[in-house]
Amino acid sequence: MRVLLLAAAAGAVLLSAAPALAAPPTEAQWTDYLENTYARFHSKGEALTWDDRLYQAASANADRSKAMAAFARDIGVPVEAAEAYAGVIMAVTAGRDAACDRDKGCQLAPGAPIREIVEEVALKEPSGELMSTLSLAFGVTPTSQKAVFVELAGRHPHAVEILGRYFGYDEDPIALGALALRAPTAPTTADALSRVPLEVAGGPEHWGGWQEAVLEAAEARALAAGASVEVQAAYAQARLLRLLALGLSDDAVALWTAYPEAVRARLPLAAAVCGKVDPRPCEQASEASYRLADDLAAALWSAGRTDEARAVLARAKTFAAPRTYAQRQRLSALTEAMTPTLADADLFTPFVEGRKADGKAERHERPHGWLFSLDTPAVRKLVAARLEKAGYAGMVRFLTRDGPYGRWETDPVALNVMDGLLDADVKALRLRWAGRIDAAWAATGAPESRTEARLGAPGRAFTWRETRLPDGVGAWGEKDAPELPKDLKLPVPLDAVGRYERIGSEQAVLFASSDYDLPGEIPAFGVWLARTQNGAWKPPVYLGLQQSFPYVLTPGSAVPLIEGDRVRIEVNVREIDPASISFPPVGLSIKRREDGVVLEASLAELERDGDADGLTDAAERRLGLDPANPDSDGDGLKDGTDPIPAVARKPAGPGENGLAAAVVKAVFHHDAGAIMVAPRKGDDDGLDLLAAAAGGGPRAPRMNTVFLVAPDPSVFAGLDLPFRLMVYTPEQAAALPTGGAPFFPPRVTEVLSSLDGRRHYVVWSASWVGGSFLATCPAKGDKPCKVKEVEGWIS
Ligand SMILES: [Ca+2]
Ligand SMILES: [Ca+2]
Ligand SMILES: [Ca+2]
Repeated sequence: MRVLLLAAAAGAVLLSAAPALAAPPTEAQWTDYLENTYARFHSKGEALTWDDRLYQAASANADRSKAMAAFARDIGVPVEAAEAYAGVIMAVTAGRDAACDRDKGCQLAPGAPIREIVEEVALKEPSGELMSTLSLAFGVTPTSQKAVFVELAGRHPHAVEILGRYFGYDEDPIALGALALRAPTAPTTADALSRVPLEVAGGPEHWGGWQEAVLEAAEARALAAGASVEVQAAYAQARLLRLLALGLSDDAVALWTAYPEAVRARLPLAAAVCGKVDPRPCEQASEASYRLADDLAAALWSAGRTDEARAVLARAKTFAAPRTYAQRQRLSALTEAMTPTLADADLFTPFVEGRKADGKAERHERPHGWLFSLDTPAVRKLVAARLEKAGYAGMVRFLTRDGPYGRWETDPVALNVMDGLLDADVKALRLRWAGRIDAAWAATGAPESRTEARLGAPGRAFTWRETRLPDGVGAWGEKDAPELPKDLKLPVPLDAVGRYERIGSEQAVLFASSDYDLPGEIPAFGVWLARTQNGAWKPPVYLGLQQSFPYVLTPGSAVPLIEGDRVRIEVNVREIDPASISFPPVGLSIKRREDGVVLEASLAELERDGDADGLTDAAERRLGLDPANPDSDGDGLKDGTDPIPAVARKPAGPGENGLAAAVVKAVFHHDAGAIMVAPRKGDDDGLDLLAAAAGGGPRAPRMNTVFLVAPDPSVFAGLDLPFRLMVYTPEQAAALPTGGAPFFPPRVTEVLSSLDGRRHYVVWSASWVGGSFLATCPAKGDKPCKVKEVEGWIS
């Protein structure tokens, strides 16, 4: 009772200090609160927060002042104080879903309106109940919000209790870390730290050294405070797991070595069988322990400490909890990497197909082998070494290409906010760890961070001079299409025509084609020119322009299209902001808008085929071929007629043709629409494949070019194709001049092959359609492979 009275007195003092905050809630505040409070969803058995108590009081008393009096009695404070506390709860409820500002880090950021009343009222509420209540409203997102709350709560005398309850709702490294720094020897905190999923994928708050610093500092404080060996072991497990997850195997091994024998003997922490009631913490603990067992064993093995590696795995074998399917897969791969028992040629089956070498299928959702369960960096590295020695280039690429973990650019605000939580010594530790992580990351050769690589360079395949219409000549209206002559015979479909013009007895047409420019969801068709000479149509030429990037053709013009050697194209500039392109498109914004622009070039330059190989210089630049070399890949076939002009033709290796044909079939026969517009029936040659591959848009005869990006283009070198296949490595594709227009050629992302080249697992993607398949190819000849689809997806 005395405590309550003291609390009440403190509340009264506080209120006199901030009288403006003590006004009774308005009717509007009550209404909003009653509609939106989480207390409406309170379930029986859960402890009552002040939010719940306020809601109960309001439900039992229709009269607002009676409700407030009941709330005040319930929490044991004077009505004035209760009104202030209710005001905070209501303000937080109302502001909970307010938009977060990138720079300010949401409602609790310094300067934000709610911040003031939290500081003035909630932080000064002596029992900490109000802050605990608020912790529910400021739960999980975004990280910056959470960090701000943790900082605020940390100022309260009952910080540990508040954060402890907060943590009870949100097992999060930030809240846990804050808790650990304040009460480092608490067994519950250490235990939680040893099992919570300490993610490393994501932004700087995951790999900026924050968690490493907090764990190191908390562990040191726990030791200084005489923590039990159990608590020490829990910290050790937490720290080792983090270092291993970050790919810092050497640091992990060094740390392991530094721990006393009594701690090491307890690691990994024993995994028990989980009960049926609330099994999640137990399952987390089991996952953490098996993860530590496997990755630490791999790290120790790689460091030459094979006995210790075996001992760690032997300890994990005594655990009562059974391994999950994925955990068994990982252990099988690790065991094979440590002590090979399979012949090199037999590794494809268990690693890729997901069957044991004896042919018995394992129970699984997809025919995926061990390779796809390797989610820990040290195991990945050790397994990659085994596979490399055996000659599996595709699998090694799969395991090593992207670095030891995901690394995404995200809002650095969270990191900055969290820095504010750290004492100077912990902040120094964070910087040291951040540097260590960055250096280790750089050493892997993985990209700085992963963003979806945009293919195509902003440069143009042909240089146009931008001029203005002559003075006094009006711009042509975009919709002002002149009527076409009735008996018109064009070499292109009418719906592709952008502009048609008679020049004396000759004719010329500008038309759109998807042949060199996959338009995707944006109408970025390539623009082509066809014209007659002495009345006969010449082969169309590629102009190196993409519709809307940034030029839009006008359907006519007061300026003649062709005059002597000059080509003049009137256009309107409608520059789409590439940042506004999304899938599906929801609205494009225009950066620059201008009418009456004229593009000018020399006709001879445009039609120039400097090396006389049948492709103009502009076309060759667009396709990444050599305009000064009639046979870019040096295989004896001229660029204009070579079906695969960028890959030297050579006799196929075993199974290669079958694989290449299977890829072409899977990717280009996929008629699900995808990024390409609806495929059209081939009209003259009957090749649906080509129509689909070329985007299905308007196309000219004998002009079918198909794009593909693949890790190893040489696989396609032996194919005979009735069309032109441009197959590039991702780096080559990124360098192609697209004028900045979207360019999303289908991509083969994985080719995992058996050593005899007869079995393959292929994953491909055409931006929003894709799939994977297993191909089994004949040993000899060019017979097709047997293809079994594993997955097909369309988003
Ligand atoms: Ca040429
Ligand atoms: Ca050439
Ligand atoms: Ca060639």
